[in-house]
Amino acid sequence: MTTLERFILDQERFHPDATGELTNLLYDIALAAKIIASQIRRAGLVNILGAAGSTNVQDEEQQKLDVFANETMKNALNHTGRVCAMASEEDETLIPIPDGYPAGKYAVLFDPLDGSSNIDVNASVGTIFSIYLRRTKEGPGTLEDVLQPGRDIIAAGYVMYGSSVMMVYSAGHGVHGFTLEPTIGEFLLSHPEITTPPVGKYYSVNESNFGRWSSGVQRAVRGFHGDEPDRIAGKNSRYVGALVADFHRNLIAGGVFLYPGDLKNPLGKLRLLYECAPMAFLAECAGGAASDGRQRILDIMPTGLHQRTPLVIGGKDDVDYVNEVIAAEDGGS
Ligand code: AHM
Ligand code: MG
Repeated sequence: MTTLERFILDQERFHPDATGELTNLLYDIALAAKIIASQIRRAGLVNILGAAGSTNVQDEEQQKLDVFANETMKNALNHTGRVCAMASEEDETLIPIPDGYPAGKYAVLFDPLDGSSNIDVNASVGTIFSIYLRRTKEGPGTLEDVLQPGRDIIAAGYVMYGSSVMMVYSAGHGVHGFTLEPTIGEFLLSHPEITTPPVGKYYSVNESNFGRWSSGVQRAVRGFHGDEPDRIAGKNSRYVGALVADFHRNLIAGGVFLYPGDLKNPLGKLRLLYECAPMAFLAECAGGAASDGRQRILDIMPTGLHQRTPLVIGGKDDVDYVNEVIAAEDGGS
């Protein structure tokens, strides 16, 4: 039986100069995840469901659990001396370390509760996080510390609050999954060394947007329907509407997830920093790939905290197929 703490400590062997700070930081996040998980479990019981009455920076109604998850993540990280600044999908601006606490060497970015429209129907939601080394040398963290390309991620992961609670993370050496054993409150290693098949059996996309997609995206998805058997075998469709759950299924079982741009939202819906880059890091660490249809997600240099990007993520050959069809149909621009 390997606990998350023991596993992360063991992973330090890959970093001979490790100080243990990253280990502790990941453990801080796991603690926040356990607190969020326990609140989600009690959601219907303590009447916490429903809107909090405020809207976030993207003008979306915040749910009470969104607010709770956001505060929990911040409180787990802001006083430890390991973090210089944070950024969250639910906060418009950079989140500084409160006065009186030391600034550490890592910047942490998170989507505290992704897929929150699933809360009211008791379906899966998740927390997504990524960790970067700070760029600035000392003092309070700045925007420069959080606006880094995904290829510079030190560690990233997600927690899925589903039929069980799982934490999946990578610090660059394999992707590993842990399942929360609720009676002892520990994450136990359940999915070591996750690799994702190059060609998956599932595709996940919100097909209600089909008519607004470019012809390249439409053609790629028709390929998944089985319309181009000489080029690609047809796939089965699964769409939860919560990135963590859709990504998790495809990661384990094999598949590709798309949230393309469309006529209404040319950059799609998902955020580069809080959703796409961390998942792209995990996909690549598991042998998969992630693009915006043209370029590698991890190479995109962010310019704003809340910028969006189209996303194609999953098995390497499946992502390559979508990129090729888009390049052939839609051109390079
Ligand atoms: P959120 O961060 O506001 O919860 O939105 C992100 C979610 C993703 O989890 C999911 O993949 C996507 O929105 C689903 O969007 P849609 O309902 O347009 O298919
Ligand atoms: Mg989100």
